[in-house]
Amino acid sequence: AWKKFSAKEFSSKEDFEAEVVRHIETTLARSLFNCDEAAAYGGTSLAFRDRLVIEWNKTQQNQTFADPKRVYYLSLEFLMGRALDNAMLNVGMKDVAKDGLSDLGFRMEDIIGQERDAALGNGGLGRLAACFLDSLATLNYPAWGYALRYRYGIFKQEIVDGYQVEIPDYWLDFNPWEFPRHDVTVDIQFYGGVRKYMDESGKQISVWENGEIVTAVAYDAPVPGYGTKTTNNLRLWSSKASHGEFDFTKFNSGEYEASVADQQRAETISAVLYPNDNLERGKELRLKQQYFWCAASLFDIVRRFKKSKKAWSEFPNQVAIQLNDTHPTLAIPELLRILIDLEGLNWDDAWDIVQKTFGYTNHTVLPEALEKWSVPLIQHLLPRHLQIIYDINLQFLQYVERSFPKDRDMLGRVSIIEESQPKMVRMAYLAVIGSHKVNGVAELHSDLIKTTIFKDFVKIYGPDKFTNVTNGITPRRWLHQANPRLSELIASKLGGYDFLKDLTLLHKLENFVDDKDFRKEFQEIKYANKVRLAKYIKEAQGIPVNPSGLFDIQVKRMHEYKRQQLNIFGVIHRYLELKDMSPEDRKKMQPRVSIFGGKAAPGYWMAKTVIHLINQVSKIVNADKDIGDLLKVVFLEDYNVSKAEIIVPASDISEHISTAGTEASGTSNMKFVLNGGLIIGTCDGANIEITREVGDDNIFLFGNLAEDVEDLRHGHFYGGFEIDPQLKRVFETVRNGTFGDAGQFSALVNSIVEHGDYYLVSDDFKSYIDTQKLINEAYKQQDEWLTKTITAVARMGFFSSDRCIEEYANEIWNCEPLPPPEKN
Ligand code: 26Q
Repeated sequence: AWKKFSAKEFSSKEDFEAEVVRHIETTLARSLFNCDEAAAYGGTSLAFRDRLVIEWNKTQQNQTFADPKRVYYLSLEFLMGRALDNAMLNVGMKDVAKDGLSDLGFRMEDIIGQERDAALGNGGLGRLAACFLDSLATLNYPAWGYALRYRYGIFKQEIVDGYQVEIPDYWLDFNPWEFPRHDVTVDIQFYGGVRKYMDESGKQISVWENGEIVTAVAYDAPVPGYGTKTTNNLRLWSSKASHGEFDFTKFNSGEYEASVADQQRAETISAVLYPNDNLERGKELRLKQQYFWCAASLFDIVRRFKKSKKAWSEFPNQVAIQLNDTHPTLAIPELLRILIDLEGLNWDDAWDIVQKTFGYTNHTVLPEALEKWSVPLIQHLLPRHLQIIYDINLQFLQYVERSFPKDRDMLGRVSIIEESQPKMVRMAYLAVIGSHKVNGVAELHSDLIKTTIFKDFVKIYGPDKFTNVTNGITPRRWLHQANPRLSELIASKLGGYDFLKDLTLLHKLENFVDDKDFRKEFQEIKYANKVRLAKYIKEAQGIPVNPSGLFDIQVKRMHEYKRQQLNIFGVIHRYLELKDMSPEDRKKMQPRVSIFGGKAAPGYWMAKTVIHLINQVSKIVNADKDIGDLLKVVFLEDYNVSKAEIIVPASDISEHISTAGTEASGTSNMKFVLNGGLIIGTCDGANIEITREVGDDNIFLFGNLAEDVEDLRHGHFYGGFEIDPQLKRVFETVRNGTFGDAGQFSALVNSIVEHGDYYLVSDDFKSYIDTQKLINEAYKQQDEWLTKTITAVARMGFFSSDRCIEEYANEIWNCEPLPPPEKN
């Protein structure tokens, strides 16, 4: 028998160094004489990777052997960020590595900083998927993530002359964290036609044929859990030309260019992540991506199920598939196609299996984000799936008709097919109909979907099909990794790091709110984190900021509903107020640093205009000698996960100020509070539950409520609509060119003044700036402020993604953890 390879334990720094050197010299084939930071990063990663891989193999072996019900999380986005730091914290021995690297002449931060983010996502939805993978592994759930291996992740953002410029993110040239599985491939069909015939027994058979084939190749990445040996798998599909029967015909007949063009067309499918966040745009390539990924993943899932030789009726007892938004909805007709066309099941049995297998998470109520695909496009690309969708719809509408014989309008309202020109397939309806549970991501949001977009479906299926699972975040990355000193301080008070696995233990911190030493250190850590961010701002943006000012941060994707425009108008208002004051009065004011960051979708002109305005205001205000440290405005370039790890621990106040009812949950709100920052926010998304947990003394809420939004909007058009007077003054300054060419910003101002102020910026303005004043005053009472922040941290236990995953497991997936065997 083969002796089992065991990854070398580097219990000493010498062992670790030897492993790093070995990898640099052999795996990377580099001479030690030119060992730079890139090489040290490579060697360190490979040394830790070896240890991860062993646990990974064992986990997979154990799961194969036990064959439990598995969870499959289908998400087109996983915003994983960096892997090395995470691997070190999960494997342990980061300290050993730190000493070893230091011997070799490197600083740990520099080596960690060498890694490019795995930025396979846009924002909240993609980062949520990454936090879920972390919790699933940590809690020992047998789970897989499935996505696409984009060659280009979310673009890198540069700011040139105040404008956003997009740079392609080619991230794969050296990625030690992925393993190509050239033997795990699936052929995926597109186009072609459907042939129907009757078999001997008189059964209708459908054959989808004569299509184009593209091959999916699996690339796997290990997902380690914290404090457990469980290491799950994230499987990413890459597209390439198929090497089937016909492959070299073009090449051999001399059509070299045509042959290469075919290949490039195939590779285009997984080439690039669509950079839209909360906006759907019906592009054929996006639909191709969706089908390619769903079909490859389902083939893989079904192949794994078939190995166990269980009856098909057992499928939902072995497989739970969670749809992260509607992007993977084609998995529903695809599983039906597999079961009916390929495996010969009848419709009713197949449908029963499908419904029991899928769960669907909704992340938005914004109408412009709800996916619809034109019937002719689906007909062309996926002819068999369109038939299946029509069959689903027919069965469903017959059921609705039987249940609501008197409501004739109902059928048109709930039909999967919208009777427009061209006809459209409503993906959210298909997802609701094909799943056994539908969940929103915070209480308000889950209530809203039941009364708005899915109202009729609540009547049809009853309220129990709809549920809430409030989002969460992983405390491993967002506390321990991003804020190691705070994590250590908490551990010293709670007697260890158990809170990283059970975040509710944080409540014990309330016993220390009056502990002088604890308070002092807590405050020092916040200050040190602000110093670190100030240093970064100086290096990256060239702006000197004083770390003792109030750090006010809004970092998230740029979107009108998230209202960065409200924030910057508030900043301008503050600037005007300061300018009006006498120098003596100014001295009494609380210095503030307003920090923005976030990407705009490349085609989202209004969001880009807001970025431009922020940068113009920054230029004028920061150079104003009257103002000095009283107000600094910073737009941080290229906000991403690894930058969030520096930014989040450094806030005093962060802004979560969406128009009430528009932000499904938000998750950075949780990250900021967990790191000892307070928030200013509207009664929206998870802000509401954060308020319930931390207490309303420890959060700054403002603005109109969701229930009033409709009437206010209506009033803008039909009642008299007066712009808030203080906002009017801000607009006058923008119009008179104080911040550069006024023409550039007229559309932004007019969206409020002329076009109905859809996002209620004017309605909420007074309440917003009054609340900011309150914050200035509260911040001056440093002792009380500190009490608020510590209390809030102590009450954030609910927002761990571990709690969230337990709720999914119990209420939706009906699955159990599979702890690793004690000895192996
Ligand atoms: C759809 C079709 C075509 C192209 C792109 C898209 C697309 C891509 C990304 C649509 C939506 C998204 C992303 C949505 C998103 O990030 N939603 C956020 O999800 C978070 C996690 O639940 C919530 O906290 C946020 O409130 C929500 O905005």
